[in-house]
Amino acid sequence: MTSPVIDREVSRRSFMKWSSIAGGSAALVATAAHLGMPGTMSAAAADGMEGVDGTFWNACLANCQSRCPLRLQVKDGTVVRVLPDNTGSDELGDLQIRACVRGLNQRERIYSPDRIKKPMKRTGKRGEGKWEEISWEEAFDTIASNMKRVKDTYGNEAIWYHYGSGSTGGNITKRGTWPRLLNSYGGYLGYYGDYSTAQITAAFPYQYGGWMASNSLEDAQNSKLQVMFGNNPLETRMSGGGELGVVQKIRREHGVRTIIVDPRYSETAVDVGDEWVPIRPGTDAALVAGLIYVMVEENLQDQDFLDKYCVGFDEKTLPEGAPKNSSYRAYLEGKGEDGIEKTPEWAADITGYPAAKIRRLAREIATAKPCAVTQGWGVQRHANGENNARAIFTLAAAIGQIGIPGGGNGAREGNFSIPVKAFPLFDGEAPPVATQISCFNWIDAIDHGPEMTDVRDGVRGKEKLDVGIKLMVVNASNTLINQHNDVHVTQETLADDTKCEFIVVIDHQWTPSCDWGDIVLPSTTNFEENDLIPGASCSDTGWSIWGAKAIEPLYDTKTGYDMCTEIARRLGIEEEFTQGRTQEEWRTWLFEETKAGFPDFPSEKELEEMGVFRFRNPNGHFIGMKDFREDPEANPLMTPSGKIEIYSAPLAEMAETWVFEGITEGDKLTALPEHIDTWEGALEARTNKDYPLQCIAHHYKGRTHSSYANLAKNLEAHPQMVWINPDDAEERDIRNGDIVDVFSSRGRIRTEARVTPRIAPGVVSIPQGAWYTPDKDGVDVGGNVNTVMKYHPSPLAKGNPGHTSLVQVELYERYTK
Ligand SMILES: Nc1nc2c(c(=O)[nH]1)N[C@H]1C(S)=C(S)[C@@H](COP(=O)(O)OP(=O)(O)OC[C@H]3O[C@@H](n4cnc5c(=O)[nH]c(N)nc54)[C@H](O)[C@@H]3O)O[C@H]1N2
Ligand SMILES: Nc1nc2c(c(=O)[nH]1)N[C@H]1C(S)=C(S)[C@@H](COP(=O)(O)OP(=O)(O)OC[C@H]3O[C@@H](n4cnc5c(=O)[nH]c(N)nc54)[C@H](O)[C@@H]3O)O[C@H]1N2
Ligand code: SF4
Ligand SMILES: [Mo]
Repeated sequence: MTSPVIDREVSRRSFMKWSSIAGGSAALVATAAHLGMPGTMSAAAADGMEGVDGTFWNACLANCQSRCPLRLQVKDGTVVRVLPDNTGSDELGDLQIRACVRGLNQRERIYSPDRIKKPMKRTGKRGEGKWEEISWEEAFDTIASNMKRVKDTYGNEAIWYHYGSGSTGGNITKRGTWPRLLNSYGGYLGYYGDYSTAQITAAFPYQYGGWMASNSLEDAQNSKLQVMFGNNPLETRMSGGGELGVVQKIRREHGVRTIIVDPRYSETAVDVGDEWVPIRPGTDAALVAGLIYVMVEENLQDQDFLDKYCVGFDEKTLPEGAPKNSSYRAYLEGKGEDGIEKTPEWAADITGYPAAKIRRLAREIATAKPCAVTQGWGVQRHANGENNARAIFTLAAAIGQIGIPGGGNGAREGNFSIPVKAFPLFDGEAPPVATQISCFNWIDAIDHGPEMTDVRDGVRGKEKLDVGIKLMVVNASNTLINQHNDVHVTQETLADDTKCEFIVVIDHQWTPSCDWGDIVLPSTTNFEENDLIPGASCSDTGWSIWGAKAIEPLYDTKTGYDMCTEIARRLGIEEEFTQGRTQEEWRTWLFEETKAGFPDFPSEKELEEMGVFRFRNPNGHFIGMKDFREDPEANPLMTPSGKIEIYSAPLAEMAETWVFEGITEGDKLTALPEHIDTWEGALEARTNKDYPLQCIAHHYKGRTHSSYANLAKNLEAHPQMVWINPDDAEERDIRNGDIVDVFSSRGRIRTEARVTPRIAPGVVSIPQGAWYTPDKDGVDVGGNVNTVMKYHPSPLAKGNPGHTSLVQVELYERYTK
């Protein structure tokens, strides 16, 4: 049998063609009768029980950081309608948690032709696309025997549980069952960081002593001004009860002036922005330096705050042993190593934003008080995004707005969440294996694991790895191929099955990552399982949701818990894994544990009835670093000095000791949050004749990463495209709607051009998450941005620079109606 993957070649504007392919699938035909739109029903039927056997609460668990409750109406064992939350109101704190288009399109996902229906085993070479159906018995036996073989031959550190975020919102249905299985079997090589926040996560400890959240977005009602760097809540937290709802309401009811710093005129800029500051990608640290330069020149900085709470803004607060002229002020004044004054003219040249505007912006940010400076995560998902993230913290310090109502500390907004007990990944204090690598450089660990060291590759818990990755479990993840930078490097490395010897992929949709598994297991969706959904937190309200099994597992699918129990039995560790509990008994246990720590939490029965449980932050609005601001002596930060370290001595030391072999520009660590001209950054774009455009990859409305990206209705509403500025388009004879090729030295994609002034000149954006779909010439007609991205871990976090790449764009075919 050949690959069970349907022909995914999605030609442009070909929704009709695509849907007819999908319509040919047996799975869809079988359920087509149930795919009618809710809009065609009477109002009563659409929201009532009329004609259905039951309505079940569950939720959309995709990793969009919202978590919307859904009500699934079921008839004859089939989901016939998906309805949004009907509890709550339109008041802050009680907002109705309305699902977005993706969540509401759940039926198309449950009954998608891409659903994996049987366990599959590859029969050809890895990645070749030849498969046969196997029994669950054979699948379990093969996985258990490979686990045993790899453990006996190479040890537990040769086993890898891959990063993934497909069911982030779940609890037992999250991704915990597989790590629990692997930990019960002696553990696995762990990872730190994630694909979302690797660089900012790595930056936090040096400046703030650990992860910090800024004030809640509700608290912005106390702000005179909010400045959002690369932060797009209206597109990336799209729930009606989520940050989208809060930001809109605060803007409308309190009129807080809002400035958006983003190379793209985002949905947030469209809806709530008063001013758009389009800068070149990867240049936020330069903009910040230019802004603070003006503040210092005009004495607008909050010097008292800098003196009392910070280290290294001035020479006098540098830690002992720091060289002369290593303060941030010296950096601004050109007394540091580079000898360059960070004037607005200097910043304008790097960022592309005019010096006069930088001056005006600096004065406004320094004088509008309180002022909430925040950043999303687009800023840091760059080559050396660590420094850009730290620079924005520094701006918040320079204006002294940290830890006060209406202020902000330059991180992403904080929120309140209910402390729901999580399904335990291991028993005891710590997992059995302590060694970790970054979540992103696993491909190096497959290729040359034993060469990886602490100071070169960021290995933690050991000076070097002893063994490479030999067995991978890829669960609820499409980062094996689709979501990982440079699809081709990954494929070449995986193709050699003497390196990583065994890969099992577990999903409910046959994704491009499944193509590279050895065994692929068909998972249930969360609508076919029971769970306690921890819920989400939005500003100052948290919520939890009842996760009901609305329908029986479709086809020959199984829950993660059942799969792991079967494998555990074969490995002789069933008791350790299950603790004698069924999935439902674990749920009861989760309720008991949660209630023990949080008595206000409802019982199982109560939550089943209410569907959604909301809880308001008892402390009012979340104010990031409030305690530290109030009393820095009593509540010091976890930095060496206990203060905000604008100059970091540990980073200064690491800059001397960490190794960057065979590096290109920009791979360096600096004690200060300096601007760095990185590989394929704004500076290189000026001189690179072959690839002169900076390509970023914003998170898109039509999907959550690659989740939902395969559904015809989502594709129709949100087709894949590349945003390109009219000036750049004209130079290339490209018009709106044309089909263009976007390519780098790594690969080529073909997609539709969206010619728009909503993107800065010299920049293009290809929304990330489209499914990698090579045609016979290897051109990715799905338009996956990771076909053109580079695999190049960032210097400190070893994280993914998912918004850094230089590309060229050329016309492929003129659009004609
Ligand atoms: N609809 C939808 N929602 C999602 C997701 C999704 O795929 N779809 N994914 C979810 C997940 S897991 C995550 S991690 C979050 C991601 O949340 P973010 O990381 O905040 O989202 P991004 O779209 O990557 O980036 C936010 C903005 O930063 C801009 N940007 C890019 N580079 C730069 C830069 O150098 N400087 C500045 N100032 N701005 C820059 C982008 O144009 C974009 O508008 O979103 C979550 N929500
Ligand atoms: N170039 C570039 N690349 C990026 C980014 C970028 O900004 N630029 N963003 C990065 C970010 S922030 C992230 S978080 C990653 C996200 O990348 P991933 O974590 O891979 O997320 P998804 O692409 O949504 O894939 C999740 C998979 O989980 C599956 N799934 C859902 N529910 C279940 C379940 O219950 N059980 C099982 N077994 N499977 C399930 C879905 O079908 C889907 O195939 O992508 C990263 N990639
Ligand atoms: S994708 Fe996010 S906003 Fe949309 S329904 Fe799901 S949880 Fe809600
Ligand atoms: Mo993410």
